[in-house]
This record gives sequence, C-alpha cells and structure tokens, in this order.
Amino acid sequence: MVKEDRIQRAATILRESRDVVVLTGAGISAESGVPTFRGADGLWKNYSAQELATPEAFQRDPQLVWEWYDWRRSRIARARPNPGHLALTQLEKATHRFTLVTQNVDGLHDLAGNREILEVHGNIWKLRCTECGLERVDRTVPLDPLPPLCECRAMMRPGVVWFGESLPEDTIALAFQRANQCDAVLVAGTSAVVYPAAGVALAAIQAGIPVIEVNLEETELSAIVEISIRGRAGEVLPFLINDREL
Ligand code: BV8
Ligand code: ZN
Repeated sequence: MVKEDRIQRAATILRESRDVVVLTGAGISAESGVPTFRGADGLWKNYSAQELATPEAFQRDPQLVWEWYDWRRSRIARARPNPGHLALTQLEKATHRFTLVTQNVDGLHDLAGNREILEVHGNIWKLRCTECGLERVDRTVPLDPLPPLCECRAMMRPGVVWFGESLPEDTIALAFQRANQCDAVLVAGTSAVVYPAAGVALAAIQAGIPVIEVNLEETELSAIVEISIRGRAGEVLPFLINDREL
C-alpha cells in the first residue's frame, strides 16, 4: 500500500477512535533540534547516551554526567515544539479520551499544550536530592554550581529514570492500563528498543488494538503494527490529524 493510502487509513482509524493512546520517543523532538538517543547526533564528547544515563556513570563521575545533562538542558531550553508536537495537541482536543505516554524528558509535549501526559522516564527540568529525596523543578541554564546542591547541602541528581532503574510505578502502570483499553495507539519517533516503555505498544497489539507507527526508520514494531508509515513526525502527523473537524 502506498504511503498516501497508509496515511489516509491511519487518519480514518484515529478519527473514528474515541479513546487514543500515543507513545512518543526522541524522534518526535528531532525536528526541534533535540539530539535523539541513538541517532548520529546522539553522541556527546564521544560518550554514548547509553553509557552516561546510568547510576553507575553518575556514581563514578557525577561531574561528567552533570555536564552532559547541563549541555542537553541548554539545547532543550532553545528548542520549540515542532508541527509533530502541535499535531498531538490537536489530536488531544479532538479525541474524547486521550493519553500521551512519552519516553522523552524534554518537556516539549507540555510546552506544546498537551495535558494528559505520562512522562515514564521523568523530566530533565526536575532535580532530586541524592540524600533527602527533595525534588524541585529548576530551569536554570547553565546550572551554577554544577552539580547543583540541595538545601540540605547534598548533591542533586537529574529527575530522570536511568538504565537499570525502575520507572515510576503508577505512571507506567497507568500507561499499560490505558493501552489495553483504548481504541487505537499511535507510536511516533521511537526505535522501540527500550523497555518497559516499548511494551506499551506491544500490549495494545496483543490486545488486538490497532497500532499506527510513524518513524523515520524501520523498527522492531514496524512488521507487527497495523500501519507503519516511514517519514518525519513533523511532516506526517499533521496529515493524520488535520482533516478532523475540531
Ligand atoms: C527497567 C531517560 C526494571 C534518561 C531513558 C540489561 C541491563 C540493564 C537493563 C536492561 C538490560 N537489557 C534490557 C534492559 C532494560 C533496559 C532497556 O530496555 N535497555 C535497552 C537499551 C535494551 N531498560 C531499563 O533499564 C529501564 N528500567 O527496566 O527497570 C529494572 C529495574 C532494576 C534492575 C533491572 C531492571 C529504564 C529505561 C529508561 C532509561 N532512560 N531516558 C535520559 O533521557 O537521560 S531511555 C532513553 O531511550 C530516552 O528516554 C529515549 O526516549 C529512550 C528510547 O529511545 P528513543 O526515544 O526510541 O530514541 P532513539 O534515539 O532510540 O530512537 C529515535 C527514533 O526516532 C529512531 O528510530 C529514529 O529513526 C526516529 N526518528 C528520528 N528523527 C525522526 C524520527 N522519527 C520521526 N520523525 C523524525 N524527525
Ligand atoms: Zn536534600
């Protein structure tokens, strides 16, 4: 089936759905200039995100890990939502029940105006104390001092979920619950290699719920979803949603 037909079919499925769950990954923020996790631009000082986004890396060299997060925060601070993000705010307005599950920590879905957002990997603007657990939102770029300190004088950590760490229980449980009971799932901009987040799409497939994928490259999900569309989220998502009466 040619791309236009896939887009039309996907737009029809979404238009006829009263309950939609969306799962996004780093690819949806790529057109806003935010580096993806595994793409060519995902490197920083020759370190891969995979090796820095771990408790072990933070334990070993908190200064290095904080420099990486401070660099990402300063890039994200300059980023604005792109047409892909904005199409998802239109979709939320036009859908009776809507849940946006995001693996991204950049906060761009909130900035774009989505409301029902489940941040399963946390948020880069949140800091959490390594000692007393105090959590606060801090949008200072660059952070000074680096690492940032808590009122209790202990070192703060980024309020994100690292590899090997558990996701916020109720958030990921709600994401799975919604994916099992919705009418359709839209997956956009994720390589679908990180679990349990990618499992949200699998759960819907296993429940016989139509899953639509929009991604620049083929992924583990492409062969098993209802419709897989190759393309940029900023270009494709508006077509999936714009022909809806609001
Ligand atoms: C857990 C927050 C239970 C931090 C992130 C071995 C050892 C230890 C663990 C594991 C292991 N094997 C498996 C695991 C589990 C592990 C995992 O899944 N690993 C993978 C890599 C195999 N998962 C975990 O550890 C999770 N926790 O399992 O807890 C537990 C508890 C205790 C002990 C053991 C287990 C925690 C995972 C969360 C990690 N934190 N981020 C931060 O951001 O700094 S994950 C990170 O990857 C980001 O959140 C990112 O969003 C996420 C997924 O990546 P993507 O979003 O898909 O980004 P990626 O670059 O990969 O792909 C982008 C896609 O977009 C590409 O396909 C590209 O083609 C496409 N694209 C690009 N441009 C566009 C586009 N598409 C459309 N339009 C465009 N313009
Ligand atoms: Zn503290």
